[in-house]
Amino acid sequence: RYRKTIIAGNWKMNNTLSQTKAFAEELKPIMPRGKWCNVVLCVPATNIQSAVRLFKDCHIAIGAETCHYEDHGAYTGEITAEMIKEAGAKYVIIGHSERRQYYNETDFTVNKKVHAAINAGLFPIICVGESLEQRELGVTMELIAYQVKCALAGVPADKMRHVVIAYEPLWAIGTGKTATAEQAGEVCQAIRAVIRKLYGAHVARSVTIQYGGSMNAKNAAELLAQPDVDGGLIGGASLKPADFVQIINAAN
Ligand code: 3PY
Repeated sequence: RYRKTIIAGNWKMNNTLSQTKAFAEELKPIMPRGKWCNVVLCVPATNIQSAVRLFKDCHIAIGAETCHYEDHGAYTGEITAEMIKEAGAKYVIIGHSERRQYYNETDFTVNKKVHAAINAGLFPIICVGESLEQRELGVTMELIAYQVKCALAGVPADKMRHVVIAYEPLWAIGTGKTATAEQAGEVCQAIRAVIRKLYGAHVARSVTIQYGGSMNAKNAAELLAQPDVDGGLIGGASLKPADFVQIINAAN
C-alpha cells in the first residue's frame, strides 16, 4: 500500500476535559495495538494539550477542528495554526461543512487555512462535499474538483504528503444517512484523479483520502474496502470508545 490509512474522530463541540479523561480511560484497555492504521482524534481546542498526554499511550495523534489563516492579530476568539501546533496537535480539520455552513468558511478561506496549517507544520484534513441539491443536479464531480483545486491552490507537490482530503457529502453529515460504498468510492477515486492532474501519479498515489459522513461501526468495513477510501473522518461514532475501536479494527 502506498499510503497511510487514517481513522480520525471529529468530536465537534462535544466532551469537556473531564469527559475527555473518562473517554481515555474507557478506550485504553480496548485500544487495538500494533496495527498499521493511523488513529487521530480531533478535539475542541481547550482539550488539545490534555488529550495529547492522555492518548499518547494509545498512539493516537491529536487534531484541532479549525484554525485561523493569519498567524496573529486582532481576531477575537480565534486561534492560529501555530498555537495548535505548540499545544501538541498534529492535524487540523479545515473546511468542515459545518464551518462552511455556520461560520462563512469559503473555498478561499479554506485555501488560506491550508497554507497556514502547512506553514505551521500541521497536517490539514481538508473537507469537501456536495449538497443533496448538487448531487441531484448531477454536478457532484465538477463541484468536488473545484473545491479540491481551490483548497490546494499554491500548495507545492513536496507538501502534499502532509495533506489529507476527506470526502463528506453534506447529505450524510449528522443525518444518519451514509453514502453507499460505491458512491463514496467513486468520489474518492475522482478526487485522486484531480490530484493526479495537479501533481502527477506519484503524489496522487500517496495522498490519504477519507470518507466522512455517518461512518459507524456497522458500515465502516464496507466503506473502507473501497480501493480509494483510505480511512474515515468520524463524527458521532467517535464519541463512543467501543464504536471507535470497531471502526479502527475495520480499517486493519
Ligand atoms: C459526520 O460523520 O457527521 C462528520 O461530520 C464527520 O466529520
